[in-house]
Amino acid sequence: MSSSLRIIRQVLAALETPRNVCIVGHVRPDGDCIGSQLALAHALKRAGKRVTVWNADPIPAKLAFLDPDGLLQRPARRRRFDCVIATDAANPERLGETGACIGSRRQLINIDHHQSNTRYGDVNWVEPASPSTGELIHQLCRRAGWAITPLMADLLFTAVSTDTGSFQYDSVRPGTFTTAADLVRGGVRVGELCRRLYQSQSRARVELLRHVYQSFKLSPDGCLAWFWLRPRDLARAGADRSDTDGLIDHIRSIDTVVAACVFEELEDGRVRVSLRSKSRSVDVNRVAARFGGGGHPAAAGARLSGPPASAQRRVLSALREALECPF
Ligand SMILES: [Mn+2]
Repeated sequence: MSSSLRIIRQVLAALETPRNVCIVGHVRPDGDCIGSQLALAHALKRAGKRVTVWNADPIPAKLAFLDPDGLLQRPARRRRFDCVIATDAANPERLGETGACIGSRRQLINIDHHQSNTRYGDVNWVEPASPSTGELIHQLCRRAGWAITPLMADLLFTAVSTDTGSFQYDSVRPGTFTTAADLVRGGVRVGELCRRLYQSQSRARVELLRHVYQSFKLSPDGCLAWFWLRPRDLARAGADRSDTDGLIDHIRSIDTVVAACVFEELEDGRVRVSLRSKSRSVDVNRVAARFGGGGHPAAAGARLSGPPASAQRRVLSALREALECPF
């Protein structure tokens, strides 16, 4: 029996008895997190469970159409659940305040694809070879014999598509297309869904892009690119944090760039850094780990304390070191 089949059976066995289930995901949820949390919620509701879906942050406005019933809620107070399932969250800290609200639960199931996952669950299905958590949820549904409704298909396609940069990353494997094919068969209208996901930017986000293009920096050799997002940059653009996802792609796409980096000044004085690599030999997950963060080899992040200038210096020099290892 393959190891992933074994773990899927464990997850399904763990889900047999619980009545009252809570599905949680990481702060500042992205398409993979939202798609995985909500698709699993629909599946479990249809399987007769009482399901709560919690995230510390609200659903990004442009993904709100994926939650017509408003299932996803901010955690209100500590509650008791028979079972908690965390999706797409590498460690308990990534759950933000939701982590503290989970209270006592008999069982914690951890379903994720981050290399850096700390295996904090009672049952851990961690598959770094999977390009998205959505692909794992799709496998779970198929293995369980749960029907995939058109809304679930949209949710899972969103997860798979957004976490692979629309099927462009090295992480894409044959099964990613098999999954996508099954979801299209299940009702996804690819053109319409992708228009909503990729062709529906708010004005504020495009104003932020103006800031990115005006202010980004490039190292003299062109290998490193970065920019800063400060609270005043967001305010000037009329944007909020949910408008910042994917801005980094615009500097990563420069032909000479090998690694790209965004520094965000947070309200608490810390600096959030997001890292992207275009080379298989530059592992930004390892760079992020040096600062207590993590993610994937090609996309990772961390939060640093200390003055912004020093955070920038430390991160850029770590990136520089990572780039100097032989290609
Ligand atoms: Mn993911």
